[in-house]
Amino acid sequence: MAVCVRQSRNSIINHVKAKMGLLGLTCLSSSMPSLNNDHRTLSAASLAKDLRNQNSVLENKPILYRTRRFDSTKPHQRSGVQSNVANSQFLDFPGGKVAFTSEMRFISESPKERIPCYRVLDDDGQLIEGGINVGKEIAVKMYSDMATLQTMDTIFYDAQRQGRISFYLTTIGEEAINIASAAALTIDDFVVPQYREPGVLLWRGFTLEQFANQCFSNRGDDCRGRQMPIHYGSKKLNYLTVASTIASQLPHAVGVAYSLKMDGKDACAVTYFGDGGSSEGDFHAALNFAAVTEAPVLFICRNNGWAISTPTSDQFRSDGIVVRGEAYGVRSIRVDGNDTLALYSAVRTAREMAICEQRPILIEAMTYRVGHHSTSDDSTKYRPVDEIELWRSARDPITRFRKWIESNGWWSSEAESELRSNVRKQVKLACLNCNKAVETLY
Ligand SMILES: Cc1ncc(C[n+]2csc(CCOP(=O)(O)OP(=O)(O)O)c2C)c(N)n1
Ligand SMILES: [Mg+2]
Repeated sequence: MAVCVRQSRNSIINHVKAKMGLLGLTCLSSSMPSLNNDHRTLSAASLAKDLRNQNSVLENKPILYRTRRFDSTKPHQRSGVQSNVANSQFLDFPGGKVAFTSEMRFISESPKERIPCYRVLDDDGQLIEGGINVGKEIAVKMYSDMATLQTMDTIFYDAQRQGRISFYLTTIGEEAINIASAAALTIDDFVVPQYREPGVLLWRGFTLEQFANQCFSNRGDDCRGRQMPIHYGSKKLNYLTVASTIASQLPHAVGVAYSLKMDGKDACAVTYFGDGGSSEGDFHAALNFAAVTEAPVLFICRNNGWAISTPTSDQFRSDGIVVRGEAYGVRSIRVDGNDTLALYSAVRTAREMAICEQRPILIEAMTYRVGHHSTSDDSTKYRPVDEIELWRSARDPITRFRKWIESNGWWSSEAESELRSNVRKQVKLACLNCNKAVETLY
C-alpha cells in the first residue's frame, strides 16, 4: 500500500494542490508545540482552538500531506561532519532517525495504567466539574431520539418474536453512542455503519415508516426487500447501506474519506464497528491506510464487551482498542459510551480535528450490549443475567441523560409520558401499515 501511495503521489499532487486551497490546509507539525511526540495526551479543546488559529494564519500554504513523519535523513546529509555526529547518536534509517541506547529494554506488552475513560456526567447524571454543556434544544432532541430508538427496538423485537419479520437486532444499551455521535456530525459527513447504529439514521430524518418498510421487506423499502432486515441505507442521508460482513466497512470508509479529501470537502467519513470487528484484518488495514493517506475519517468503536458469545477477554490482550491507534499513528481517545454529553463533545472535537488537520481519529466508546446479539441468539446461555441487569438498569444511558435534562428543568414526567405514548403509537402505526395484523397484538 505504501508503494502505491508513493507512486500515485506525484501524479495526483498537482491536481490536488488547487483543490486543497479550498481546505485551507497547512503544514502544522513544525509550528504546533502541542503536537510534539512527547505529548502523549492532548487537550482536545485547546488543540482544536490552536488548529483554527493556525489554519487562518497559514492558509496560503496548502499541501496534500503534512510533514507528519519522523525526522528524516536525506541521502545528501549522510556524508560530511554533521552526518558523523548524528550517526553516533542516531540510527540513520530511511523511515526517520532513531536514537541509540545502551540499555537493553523491551517495551512492555501492557502499560502500568489503563487508558482512562473520558466522561462528563457521573453515574447519577450530574455534570462533573469542568464538564462541557449543550443547549436545551439539542439536549432534548438527543433525549427524544434515544427514547424513540429504544421504543422502536422493543416493538420490532417483539414483532420478530411473533414471526412477523424474519430477523432483528436491537441497540439497547448503546443508544447514547448512536444518537450523541450523530448529533455531533453534519449531514455532509458520510456514515459507513456496522449494523448497530440505526440511531444515526433516525437522527438524520429516516422515518419510523422507512425503518418498518425495510424490516418488513415490502415494496415501500428502498431496496424492495432485497436486503435482510436491519440492513438500512439512505443515499439522501449519506448513510451507506449496512454491510454485516464484519469490519468490511472500515476500508470502505477510508476510501470515502480520501475522496472527500481529494474534493476539498468540509466533511469527513465516520465509520462504526464493534470490539469483535477490531480483530479482523480489515480493521488493521483500514487504520494504517487512513494514517498513511491522512484521510479525514472517524473510527468509532462500540466496545460493548461481547462479540456474540465471545467476551473481550477472549478477543484481545491489549488495553482495549484505543491503544491500537498509536501503533498506526492515529490519534485516539477512550470515552464513556453511556455518557451522552461526553460522546457528543468527543465526537465533535474529533470531527473538527479530522477535517481541519486532515487526519483519522479513533474513538473507543465503552458500553455494553444489553440485548441479545440478535434474534438468533440467547445471551443468557453464555453471560450472567446479573451482569445484563446491572447495565440495563443502573447504567442505562437514557436514564442517566434524563436525570441531567430534568435537573436543568428541560424535562418532566409529563413530557416523558407524552413522548413515550406518541412514539409507541407512531411505531405501531408504521408496523400496521406494513402488516395489518400487528394491530391486534399491542
Ligand atoms: C467476516 C465475518 N465474520 C463473522 C461474522 C459473524 N458475526 C456476525 S456479528 C459477529 C460479532 C461482531 O461483534 P462486534 O464487532 O463486537 O459487534 P456487536 O455485535 O457486539 O455490536 C460475528 C462474528 C460476520 N458477519 N462476518
Ligand atoms: Mg461487541
